[in-house]
Amino acid sequence: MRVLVILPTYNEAENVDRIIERLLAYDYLDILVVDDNSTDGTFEKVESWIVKSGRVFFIRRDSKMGLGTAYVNGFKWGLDRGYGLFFEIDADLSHDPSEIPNFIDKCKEGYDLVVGSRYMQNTISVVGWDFKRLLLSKFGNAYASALLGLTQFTDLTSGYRCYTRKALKELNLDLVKSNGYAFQIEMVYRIHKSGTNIAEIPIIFYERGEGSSKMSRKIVREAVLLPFKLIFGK
Ligand SMILES: Nc1nc2c(ncn2[C@@H]2O[C@H](COP(=O)(O)OP(=O)(O)O)[C@@H](O)[C@H]2O)c(=O)[nH]1
Ligand SMILES: [Mg+2]
Repeated sequence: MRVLVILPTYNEAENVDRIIERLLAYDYLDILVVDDNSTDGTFEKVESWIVKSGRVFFIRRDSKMGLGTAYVNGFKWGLDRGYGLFFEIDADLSHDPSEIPNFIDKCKEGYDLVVGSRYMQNTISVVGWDFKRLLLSKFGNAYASALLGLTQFTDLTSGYRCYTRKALKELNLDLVKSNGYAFQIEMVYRIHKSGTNIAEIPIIFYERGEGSSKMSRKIVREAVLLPFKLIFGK
């Protein structure tokens, strides 16, 4: 089965070489970088991988348009080209590529969305967050899962995931409108509603060492409003 890793980038020049190199160590996958016209030379670094590997592809957008639309564009690109598995992985080295085979094994057990969770079995597998950041993530998860009836899941906002072609095909990707953490929640909600089997596997999340987070008040606000939009069908 052909595997596509979608790597969204916005100003990740300090991380992009390392993540691409580590991903290419898996000879069965291709990489699609979705770059939003980074201003720090990210794309120039990606270009050299495109030339030398033959397994790195790209979508370049004019301006920062958000993580959600970056993934939706990437999913459509990969569906058109016949890929069977689609990974979401952050470009800032927060997600350890050595977990990739565990996701694929879980898909082979019959799950069509596998989410890497930081919070399984009442543990917290996060390295490098302060208490405030952790509280925001835990509270956000508890809030969204309670309102949306998804309390069987421990980590709705995780951005380390694997979707099968079937899971994405059964969705209307054009309906997915949210962009930050809300995007991750919305995808679980819609996929669960479409009757697809979802599993979580434990991962460790490492806060980025280089570059800066793109999280903003706007992204948090969007996630707070999302459950109501989904419930009332707006
Ligand atoms: N293409 C694109 N990538 C983005 C955008 N916002 C964030 N990213 C990427 O998404 C990943 C996660 O973003 P990050 O800022 O680390 O979020 P955090 O881990 O929640 O702090 C990183 O690879 C970012 O470069 C965006 O608007 N467009
Ligand atoms: Mg990050």
